[in-house]
Order: sequence, then structure tokens, then C-alpha cells
Amino acid sequence: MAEEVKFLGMWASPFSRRVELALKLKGIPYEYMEEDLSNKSPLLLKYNPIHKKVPLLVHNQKSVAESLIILEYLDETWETYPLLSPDPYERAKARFYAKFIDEKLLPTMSKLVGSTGEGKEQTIEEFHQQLTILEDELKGKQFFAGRRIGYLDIAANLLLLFHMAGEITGEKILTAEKFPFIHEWIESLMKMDVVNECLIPKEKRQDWIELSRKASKSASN
Ligand SMILES: N[C@@H](CCC(=O)N[C@@H](CS)C(=O)NCC(=O)O)C(=O)O
Repeated sequence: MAEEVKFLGMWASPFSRRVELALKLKGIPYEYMEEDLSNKSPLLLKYNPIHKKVPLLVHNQKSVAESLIILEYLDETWETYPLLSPDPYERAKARFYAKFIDEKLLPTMSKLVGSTGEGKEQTIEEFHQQLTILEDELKGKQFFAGRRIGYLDIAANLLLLFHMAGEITGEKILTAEKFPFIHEWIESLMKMDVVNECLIPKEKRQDWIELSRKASKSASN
């Protein structure tokens, strides 16, 4: 049976970009459907009635939600370009840090995007402590997964996007002096065509920064 893969995403969504990168690395043919999150499609509401969020994968009419779960599903379903190591301990570590990124780093990052003045220094300090954990994990390696990018490198795309935002706003918090390994990791990723194809398009980056600021403000209200 021919595989039918639909991927519902949204251009500014970092979680959608994770799925896009995994699909491309694995060479899986798919149909991309851009969602308007202010007017969600019947397909999204039907297949993701619990969260109603993107990204969403619909594989032969079966839906899978949540970006990290989608990455694992893709890896278990398609053998091409394995994202997770065959070693159980390496897999456990990759999952642990991906969870750390979503549960700890992301809220700090969102706080930083929306914050000015009071409390910002403290948030930067918190962010630096969290980055140090990832810096240590990356020490001595080109990528989190070793010599090529894998599951955790894809999950850590939030760092890449944060760095990209800093290049535009001039606010450089993630510096090469403080975080040489993360910086080198970013530089290596930015040299890869497939990664660049899965970033926010250049002409939309200013809009994306505005959207992120609005989202972080409404989350903190
Ligand atoms: N934990 C989810 C987060 C997904 C998420 O927050 N998606 C946002 C776009 S970036 C969304 O669809 N928001 C729509 C809404 O909240 O109604 C994942 O990893 O996929």
C-alpha cells in the first residue's frame, strides 16, 4: 500500500519545524498543510481533538500529535536515517534532555522573549544555568547525537531559533564566549541545507519575532 503522510504545521511554529526536519532527513514523502491557527481546519480538529495544536502527523489516516512523539513514531516506522541511537542508554539520555528542553528551557526562553527591565537579569541567569547543562552534554561532540544530527539535535532547534532571533534583535544572550560548544553546534547546523530549509523563512523572521513576543506576553498575563 502506498504510504499517505500528511503533515499539518504552521510556519512560525518551532515544533512544526522539528517534524519537517525529521521528515526531510528521513526522506519521507509527505503533503504539507499549513494551518491558520486563528481558524483551525476541520482536519486538525478531527485528528487532534484533545490539544487542537500543530504539528500533527496523519499517516494512513492515523494521527500522531506532539512533536517529540511524532519524531519517535517516524523513527520507529521508517528505518531510513535513524534519529535515535541503537544504544538504550543513549536513547534514554536523548529523551531526557529533549524533555528538559521543553519543560525547563522553553519556559525560560519564553519569559526572556517577553521580559524587559525588572526580573530580566534573573531570567538570563536562569537561562545561562540551563544552557550550561546542555553545553556540558555537547562537550567533545559535534552534535548531540555524535557525528551527525539526531533526535536531540532536532529537539534543540529551539536554541537555533533563539540564536537566530538574537541576530535580528541584536540581543545576544547565547554567546560564543560563554557557550563555545553550543555556538559551534549552531554554526555546524547553519551550514546544512536541510536545516536551513526548516528554519523560519528569512522574509518572515521579523513577523515571527513580533508573534513570539505577543505569544509570550499573553502567556504571562
Ligand atoms: N508540545 C507540543 C506543542 C505544540 C504547540 O504548542 N503548538 C502551537 C503552535 S507553536 C499551537 O498549535 N497552538 C495553537 C493553540 O494553542 O491553539 C509539541 O511539541 O508539539
